[in-house]
Amino acid sequence: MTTESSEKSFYETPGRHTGILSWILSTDHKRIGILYLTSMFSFFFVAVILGVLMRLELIAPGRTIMSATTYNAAFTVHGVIMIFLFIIPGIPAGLGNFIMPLQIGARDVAFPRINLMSWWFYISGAIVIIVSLFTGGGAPDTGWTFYVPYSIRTGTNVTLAVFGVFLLGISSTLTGINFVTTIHRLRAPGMKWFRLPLFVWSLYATGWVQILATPVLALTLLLLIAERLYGLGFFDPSKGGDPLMFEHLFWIYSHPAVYIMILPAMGAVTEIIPVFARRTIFGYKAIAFSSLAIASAGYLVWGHHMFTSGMSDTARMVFSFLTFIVAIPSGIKVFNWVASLYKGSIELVSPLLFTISFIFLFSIGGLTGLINGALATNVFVHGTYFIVAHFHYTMFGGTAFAFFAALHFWFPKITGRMYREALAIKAWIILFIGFNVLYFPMFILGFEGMPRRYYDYLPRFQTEQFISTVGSWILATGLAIMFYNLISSIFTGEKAPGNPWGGSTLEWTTSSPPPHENFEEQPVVTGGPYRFGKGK
Ligand code: HEM
Ligand SMILES: [Cu+2]
Repeated sequence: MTTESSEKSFYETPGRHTGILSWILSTDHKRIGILYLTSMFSFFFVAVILGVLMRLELIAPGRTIMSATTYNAAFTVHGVIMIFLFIIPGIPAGLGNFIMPLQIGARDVAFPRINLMSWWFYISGAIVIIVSLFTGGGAPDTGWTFYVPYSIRTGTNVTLAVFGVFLLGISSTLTGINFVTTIHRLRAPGMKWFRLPLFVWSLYATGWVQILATPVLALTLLLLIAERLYGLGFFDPSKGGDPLMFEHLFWIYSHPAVYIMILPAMGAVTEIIPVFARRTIFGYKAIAFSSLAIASAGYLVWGHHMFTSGMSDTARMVFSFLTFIVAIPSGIKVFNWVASLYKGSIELVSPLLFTISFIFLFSIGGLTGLINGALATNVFVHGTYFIVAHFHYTMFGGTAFAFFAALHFWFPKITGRMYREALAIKAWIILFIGFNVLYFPMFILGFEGMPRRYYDYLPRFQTEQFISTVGSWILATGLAIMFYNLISSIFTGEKAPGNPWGGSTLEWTTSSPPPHENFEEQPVVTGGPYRFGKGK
């Protein structure tokens, strides 16, 4: 197979439309992937600014820069954007769209038009949420979980915001259906199931969660809208409804949703490790099956978000026990990554540095998850800053760091250019330091009893709050340098060869950027995905 193509790249291949229309009406999975990436990172930028503003408010006790009401809206909008517009669609809809069909040797996804429709649902949902901030009673102040009964009674524009999230749910479900079908039907000749790259396995497991769990959220949100508009009384206790039902329905989706966030991240780092350790991945099947195990066991643990809400002791013990069980497949993955690095000839470049920091930060997030999962300690840390620290370590230190790793890794493939490695490493160092200075103090704050979602605090929390705010400035600097490097390299970076890292999966056998239908000739697969060194 050739690594350079004589065909024009997909950027230069004219479709039916030109200009902006050639993007927003394109059915090419690569263009759609880029649409997602640009829209997602624009929303991410807004949410980071909100986060930094919240941290500024928290630099000292008492009112600093915003009122309590504004703070409530800020953490709600920050949470909604980060969860529904950034981290859930994140790796699958952005990088998965671009890379997965290439990795299985397909020309596109199974349903290219539905793929475009998913993006349209995504962007419409986002627009509806933005409109909700400035209309009706203004930005919602319920937190991203929209807990009843407050979300039924508040005068803020919860109805429209929730409708926006409903549209995002449809988008996510459609992407799941598309990916699962694509992986079943469009694999290149010879691409047997156990020759699939592990990133594809992770998207496959994620696809099933998107298909089976997201409709539950969609229905729950419709019930909430119906209750707000027509006072139907599903959830409002004053009308005979039950607020606990909302919590159950919400978490039956939202716990599996954390696996929509983390599985693709785990899949992405599993691609990066063998390439820069120059070794076959250790425990291929264990990693593939642990993705499926996480995806299915993830449905059984939602109650761990509700230990203090009201449940029988038996139910609480069962949920706690099952939560510990889900930790096992994640542990298997961490073990396999470390075993793959062991005795490899490691090349410490930016994608691998982001990957190693992902393993470290995700492990802290995962292990503190066990403190939340154990009944006795949960009651102590519930609703405190310990939780804020825990989920930022898993979602940001975990998923977002893996996302950044993968963004650097596949940057040459997507843009056809190289970024500046030295600058990437500088950005990584600053990000890593900033991240820990920002979030580690929150574990201590939580143990000391600082509750979450408050714009004010007692003077005794001042030191840790101050350190955390300084951390947010360091982190923001790291992000700025990283994005400056990547964005400017799109225009000025050196031209990238087809296979700059010496990777052995199919996306590296075509040119960078790939031609319109990915491969000049249909690739035929004869072996496993990671052929390096002795095991070749
Ligand atoms: C510059 C980066 C960030 C900063 C400075 C930041 C800061 C904050 C702060 C101060 C809060 C409010 C805590 C409270 O009052 O309870 C918060 C909440 C939250 N953050 Fe972040 N954050 C950042 C990045 C992220 C990322 C990358 C994600 C997810 C991928 C995320 C997800 C959330 C969520 C889900 C909440 C909870 C909102 C709620 O409770 O309703 N954050 N963040
Ligand atoms: Cu959970």
